[in-house]
Amino acid sequence: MILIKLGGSIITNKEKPLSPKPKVIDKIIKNIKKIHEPIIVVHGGGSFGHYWSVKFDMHTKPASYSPRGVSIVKNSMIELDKIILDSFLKNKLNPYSIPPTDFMFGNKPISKKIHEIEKISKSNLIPITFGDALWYGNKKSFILSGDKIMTIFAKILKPRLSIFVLNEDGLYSDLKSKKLIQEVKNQKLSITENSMDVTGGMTRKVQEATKISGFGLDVFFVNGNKPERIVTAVNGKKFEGTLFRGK
Ligand code: IP8
Repeated sequence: MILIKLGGSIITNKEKPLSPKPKVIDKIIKNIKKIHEPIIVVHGGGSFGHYWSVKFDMHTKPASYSPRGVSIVKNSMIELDKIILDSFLKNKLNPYSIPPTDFMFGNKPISKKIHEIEKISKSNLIPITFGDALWYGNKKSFILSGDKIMTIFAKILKPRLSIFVLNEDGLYSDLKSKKLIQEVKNQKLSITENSMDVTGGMTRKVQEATKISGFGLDVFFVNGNKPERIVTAVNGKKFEGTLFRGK
């Protein structure tokens, strides 16, 4: 099984509120179609979910955030999810939308549900889920990042490969020269960045990738503007991006 995260910055224009990138989404999905094994897709919030989370000052820490904010963030994620789903359908694939409320209880994953999602992926359907605003309990809510969902799924389902599709070639050792790190092996990386993401942008991705590779599983960061690289990596030919080796 292959786990794919479509990052918010590749599927939306983060500079402009509520602006999807339909052509990029379509091209990625056309390449996903070339993968002939079960896949599960997770997508981020980009200029939909993050735009509203920032406006309503909502974060990953459970707290009593504005109910209006919770509604609006959720609504915007459904709107973005619909764009992704339509693109899958247009490309004659069978997306199966699963909001995270389906497999989360507060901030705890429901492992039985997650195992069922794997069965769905093996039945000619493509489960699609996304980062979202979630009810925590006790009048509190929180933002669950799609990157966190990747770790939750990877831990339970042990995918053959977890792929983070980015708007960059991968992880750079130096932001100025954009020198690409091709492989990360048992390394602790410290990175700095400025980000408008309430869930922590690239820092969060590196954290989650490190956790997933810590389970002994390979993780690959790839540029979604060059989606043929996703297929090449899945076929095990070469990894044009950053590979976090699990073994
Ligand atoms: O973009 C967070 O998901 P991410 C989604 O994967 C929201 O971190 C609602 C901000």
